[in-house]
Amino acid sequence: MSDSTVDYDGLIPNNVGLNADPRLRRALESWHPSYLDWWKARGPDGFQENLVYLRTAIGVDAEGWAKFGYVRMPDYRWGILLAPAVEGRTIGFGAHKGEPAWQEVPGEYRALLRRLVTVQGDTEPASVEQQRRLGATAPSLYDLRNLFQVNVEEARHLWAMVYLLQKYFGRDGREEAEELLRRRSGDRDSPRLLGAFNEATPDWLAFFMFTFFTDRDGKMQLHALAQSGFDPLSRTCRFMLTEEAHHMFIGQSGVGRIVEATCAAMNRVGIDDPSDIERVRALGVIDLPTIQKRANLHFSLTLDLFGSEISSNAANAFQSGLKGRYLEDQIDDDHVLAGAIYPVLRLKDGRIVREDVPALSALNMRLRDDYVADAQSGVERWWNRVIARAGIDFRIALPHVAFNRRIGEFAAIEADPAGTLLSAEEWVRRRAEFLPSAEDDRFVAGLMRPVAEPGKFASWIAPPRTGIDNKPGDFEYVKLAG
Ligand code: BYC
Repeated sequence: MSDSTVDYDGLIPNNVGLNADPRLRRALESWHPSYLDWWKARGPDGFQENLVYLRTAIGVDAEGWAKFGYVRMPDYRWGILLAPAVEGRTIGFGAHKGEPAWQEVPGEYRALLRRLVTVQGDTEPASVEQQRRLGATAPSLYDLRNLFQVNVEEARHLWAMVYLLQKYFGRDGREEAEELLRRRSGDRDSPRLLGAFNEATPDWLAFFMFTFFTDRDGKMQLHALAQSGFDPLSRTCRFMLTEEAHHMFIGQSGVGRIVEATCAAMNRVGIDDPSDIERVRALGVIDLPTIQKRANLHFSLTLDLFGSEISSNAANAFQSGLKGRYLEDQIDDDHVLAGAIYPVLRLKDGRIVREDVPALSALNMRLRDDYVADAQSGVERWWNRVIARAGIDFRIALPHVAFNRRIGEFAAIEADPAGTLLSAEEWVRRRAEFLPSAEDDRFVAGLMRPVAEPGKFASWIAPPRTGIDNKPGDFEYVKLAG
């Protein structure tokens, strides 16, 4: 079987030759019931018996891998899919640069590699848990379907990491796979591993912000892992990236459609001052300053996911050849970084200063810089362009990287979105200028009422330009009747 053909006959669709590996097949098949229990208990609340118009991966070639059709979510074919092998692939960076890529786990790096796979794996079910209750308030059937598409694919990404754990890490891998189903987003005793994955996603604005900002961290981290010298991880992440792109589309277009509805409503009644919040809210749309505050929140929470600016873990992962830089194979340098430097923002004597540090220790910072540039261009293209086109004088801006941080250089201080340091008292006094207040959240929550008629949308979000799979505007993306 070629590695681009997916075997659909068994319980677990795959292009990894599961049939030829009975031990692994048994391990995965015995994990499957616990997985389904997890999906039913902690996946989407309700809607499990409804038909949802979903795409399923049926191949891993660049084109035509997706098949659309109505599926009940528990019957979704969660498969194990790796991008095709690249013949003669070598390790592209670090101390092993130029050696053949590993097909088995390099013994000396086993613990580090297992940790990276586990952390990646932990985020996937976490996001499904965070989004669990959103179905009840979907602003349209189109959005409801998009939520479920994201959920089934994040769950497939869990499968992707569980495959690596079970195939390559023996008994500890099996234990980690169980733990991935046991930890729980927001749980006091057994939380998910990374901070942002324990935050609530209480409403649809939060969902779209999450898929814009936090899924974009997923994109950057998956790109870095796709460079891995451990070839099965690289191939797994390369395929995951094809799915991730759609999740970010949902986020960027979702917030873009909210912004569009707000601007259109303001123009309709002739409000040209975006800070006239009460009048804007009275139109049943979300005012732009509240959208800005939500962006401040989600951006800053997501920056924490890059770890500390200066990190020996990141240096080790690079030197070992396990985790590269964003688009490592397109960077024009020696890919070893001995003696190279990189500028990092640091807190020195109560001031934020730029300081050159060894590039190897600054790899988290570098990935974060690439992330900020990517997020910035998304904000301009998808949100600010809509506002400018509507002729409204407002720009959504990303806050300074020192704003609202819990990890790294700026964890101990407070700063406003422009990066001006604030005393603890001033921060408390002015917090609601920068971050959503309880009242802002209550207002958004009050708008969240389900719209279930095909082709209809809640007042606070504009319809999309085109349908999924080119379906017409009134397509029934989720059959609520059964
Ligand atoms: N919260 O050297 P440090 C996605 C820990 S999202 C809690 O500063 P390092 C997705 C860290 O674990 C992408 N703890 O950082 C998106 C370490 O603890 P240990 C997920 C944190 O290790 C949406 C200690 O602090 N993938 O796919 O270089 C929906 C010192 O760490 C946090 C990955 O992240 C935090 N925020 O980097 C669905 C890729 N940050 O080990 C899915 C794999 C740091 O000393 N993970 N710590 O006990 C990694 O590459 C790294 O683990 C991190 C941290 C980049 C996350």
